[in-house]
Order: sequence, then structure tokens, then C-alpha cells
Amino acid sequence: MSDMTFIDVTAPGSRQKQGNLHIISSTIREIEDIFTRLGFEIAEGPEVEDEWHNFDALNVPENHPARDMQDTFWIKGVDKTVLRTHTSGVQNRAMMEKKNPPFRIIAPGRVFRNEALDATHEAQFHQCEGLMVGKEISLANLKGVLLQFLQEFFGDDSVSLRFRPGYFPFVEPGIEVDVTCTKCHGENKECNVCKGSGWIEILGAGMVHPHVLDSAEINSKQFQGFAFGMGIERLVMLKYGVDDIRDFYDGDIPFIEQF
Ligand code: 2NL
Repeated sequence: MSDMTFIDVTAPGSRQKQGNLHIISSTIREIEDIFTRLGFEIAEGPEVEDEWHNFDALNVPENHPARDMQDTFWIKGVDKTVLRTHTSGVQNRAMMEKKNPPFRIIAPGRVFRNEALDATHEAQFHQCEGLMVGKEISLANLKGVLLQFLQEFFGDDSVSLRFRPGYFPFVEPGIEVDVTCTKCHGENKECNVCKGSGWIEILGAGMVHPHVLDSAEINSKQFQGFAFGMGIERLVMLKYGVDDIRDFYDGDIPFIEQF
């Protein structure tokens, strides 16, 4: 008899380990899911963008520091072409295509910034911008949509928001949005996330600047809109308590598999 006889063919095979989506990918899907339920459509566009869509159409002045070599990756040898610094260009194209409001869109995707790197800054990260245009749209609509989104995203009905004045060239007025601390809920004076203030800055927003509507051939006398932009890595860091953005892209398998 050969050795073959003794092979135990009834032993169960060993299961192949399944991969899983990266936490940033699954979070983008979750964000899309929440906004889809709020009536938003998802818009996509190119990561290599022309200067007009990335800056001019968004009312970013010619001499604004954001256009600087230090902040933006310009494509060598290709005139007026950048790696997009936000997904606003996508929304501009969506506005041009739809033409007549009302509409609600979000534009999630990868963006690029040429800046000093540390625990909270990467040269590539992900952003989700949103835009709602119609008649009689106000900051109250912005607050309602953001509150619904953030409560669902953090799975916590007690999340509340506050608006502070801020500046972004594409909106007027510009708003910085804070949420109640996702870690200590305002209960720990020594909290390392909110520094004891009870509030964390989470995103930027505002009412779409009339120049931006006009660039998209939407009559800014007839229509208003709100817009917002949020960093996806930042949202994930707050939700899961990750304190270094570089962890997402180091290829550290145990880190990736936690989610
Ligand atoms: C931030 C701030 C913001 C927008 C993005 C936007 C887009 C269009 C028109 C007007 Cl098409 N505004 N986007 C508005 C305000 C703030 O992002 O710091 N995000 C991480």
C-alpha cells in the first residue's frame, strides 16, 4: 500500500482569509448612503483638474495663497492644470449639466494638497463636499441637513452643532461648523480631543457665493444654495479615535483589519 491510504480526506480545508474594504472606502459608502436618503445625488469627476474648475469658477482670487506652488500640485509641462485641491470642480460641472435648480448633490473623492506633512496632514486625502441649490435655501436648511448627517454618522442623537463665522472664497457668509465633543461630550475638562471646550471643529460651509452660481450659469438673483466641505479622514479619526492620519496609508495590516 502506498502512503496515500493514510491521507485523511475528511479533514476540513483551511479557510482563505477574506479581505475587507479600507475604512476610508467603507466610510465613503456610508456617507453616500446617508446623503442619498436625504435626497442627494452623487457626483464624480476628474482628479486632474483645470485651473478654471479648481479655482476661477469658485471665486478664488488670482493672487490667493491657495493657488501657490506651496499649496497646490501643478502638473509639470501642462499649462493651467492641477491635482484637484477640493471636489468643487465636480459640483461646478454638475451645476452646468443640470442647469435648473432645485438640486442636491454630494461630491466625495480624493484631493491633493502640497503642504507640510504631520499627524493631521497628508498630501492626499478624501473630502466630501455637498451642495443644495433652490429657491429660499438658507443656513437653516444647512444646519438641518448637517445635523441629520452627523447624528447618523456618529450614531448619536445627542450630537449638536454650532456655527461660527469663517472665510472660504466660494461662500458668503462662510461658516465653521463645530460638533459637541464625540469623545467626552463636554464632560471632561482634560479631554485631549476638545481640549476641554466641549466642541470640535468638524467642517467648513456657507452660502454659495453669487459669483460661483453665476460661473455655473445659475441666476444668483433667483436662486440660493448652501455648500459644505468635510475631510473624510478627519471624520473617521474622530469616530474611531485614530490619532495619526498616516495610519490610513502605511499599509499596516493589523491597523487596516480592525475596521
Ligand atoms: C473645508 C471647507 C468648504 C465648500 C467647501 C463649495 C463648493 C461649491 C460652491 C461653494 Cl461648488 N462651496 N464648497 C464651501 C465651504 C467650505 O470646505 O475646510 N473643507 C475640508
